[in-house]
Amino acid sequence: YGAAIWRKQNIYQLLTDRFARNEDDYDHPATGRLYLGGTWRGIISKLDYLQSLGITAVWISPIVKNIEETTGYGQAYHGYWTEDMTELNSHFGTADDLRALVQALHERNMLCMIDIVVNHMAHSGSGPVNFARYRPFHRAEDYHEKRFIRDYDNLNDCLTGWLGDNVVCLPDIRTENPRICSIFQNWIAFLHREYNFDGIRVDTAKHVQKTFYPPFVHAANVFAMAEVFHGDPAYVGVYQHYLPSVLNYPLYYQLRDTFLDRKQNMSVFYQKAVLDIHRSFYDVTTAGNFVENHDVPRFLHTCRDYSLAVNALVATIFMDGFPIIYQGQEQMYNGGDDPENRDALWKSRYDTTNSMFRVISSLLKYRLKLCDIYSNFTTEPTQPLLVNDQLYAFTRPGVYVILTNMGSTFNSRIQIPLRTTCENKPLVDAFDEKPPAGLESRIASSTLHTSIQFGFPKVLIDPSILY
Ligand code: ABC
Repeated sequence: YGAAIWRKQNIYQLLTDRFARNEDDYDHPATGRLYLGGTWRGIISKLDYLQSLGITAVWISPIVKNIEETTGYGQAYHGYWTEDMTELNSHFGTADDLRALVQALHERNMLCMIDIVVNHMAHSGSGPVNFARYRPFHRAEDYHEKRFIRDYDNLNDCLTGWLGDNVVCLPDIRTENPRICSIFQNWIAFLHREYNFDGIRVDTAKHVQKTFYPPFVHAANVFAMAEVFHGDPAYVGVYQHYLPSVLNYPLYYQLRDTFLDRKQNMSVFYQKAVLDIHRSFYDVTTAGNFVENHDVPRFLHTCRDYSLAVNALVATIFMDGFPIIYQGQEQMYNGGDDPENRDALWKSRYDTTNSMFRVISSLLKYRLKLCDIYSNFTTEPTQPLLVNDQLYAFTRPGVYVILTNMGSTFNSRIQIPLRTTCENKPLVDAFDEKPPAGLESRIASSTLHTSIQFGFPKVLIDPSILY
């Protein structure tokens, strides 16, 4: 299903309503729980912006028609409150607009991933649900009995219970029913034929039985990445037996514990974020790595130390798997819980000069070069070079990476023995082409000589890739 191609991508996650409007109006309202006017055409108009960030694939929010009511939690601007799977969400544009978006991406050699929801529909309020309004599942018996999930660690509760609450509840489709499975398979095959996207992100994957997925992904005939919202690598990893990729929630939690809350040192990080995940994932090279998304508070919401945020970012870009940047991360947005973490991008004026934008752009472009030059870059697991309480250093073809959670007061010279015969080679610092005199990084006498300055990570590139 295109895993070999997806492994090489730098993905950008966006909410269509919040990314770009048809016409630029940077002062248009940018926050809250109502539709704000972003469209598929708007995305097309900002592809230069995404490419200058080093992005090669775009994951857009769900595309089908949602409930129109203004609920106690606002409107369905995020797209996860399905009403009719057989129609598109007209707030975002027409079928031709969506086709034009996919085509515009393909013309730039970029990929499109769409978010899909198979677990539920949506209903506003605590009153009786009018199932007849839903398409294609319009009968009450197509849904589990109304009962909210109480225990997210209880699998049966997750599979048959309803998400949401009495403000907005999400009627839970009987995805275990073979007739319903087959309607879903026809639906996704049709969507793919109509819109020609390259991948799907499968919402609420842990709320649908695992055996639903193999025939569904087969029918979709594209790459599929599952959202299994759970911190335990064993819980999440098993899904890779049913679909090719998972969002790397286990890594996400380790990044927060290590670089945000600093509850654990780098040795523990190595144990939990590298060894445990390697042990539990069927294929860690297809994990989707992220440190922010639309469901969790942004990293900078509570992190005041920029060096720690950059360490977490580097981990998502260079550890095993592929990176996902969430819209606004490159603009240093710092919102908390939903909806504060979903502010529209136009309020940033799509600035390409701020430091985070430049850091992400530089790292993603180096990653692309490395993927181009080393055919095994995305398939071989990273190799640890040094692990201690302060540092985790690892290598992949053409690059050496050092992470630390010591924070911005930490400075240290570092020497790491290497298993290489290379005698003398200067290395390129991905952040700073010309480090202060005496602090240049190099390999000499089979040893990597470098330094950590102000707690920033090191990303050292083999200079041969630049020619
Ligand atoms: C609305 C309001 C919110 C309000 C909420 C109750 O209702 O906007 O302000 O707080 C969509 C919208 C949301 C909307 C919801 C519900 O629908 O985007 O704005 O919230 O109406 C996906 C999507 C998500 C989407 C939906 C629904 C599903 O990414 O955007 O939400 O289509 C669960 C699901 C997960 C889902 C997530 C929102 O809820 O499993 O698929 N995401 C625990 C549980 C998880 C649970 C998570 C968050 O909490 O195990 O199952 O996710 O509630 C770790 C553990 C984890 C644990 C965490 C907290 O701690 O390992 O297991 O996760 O240590």
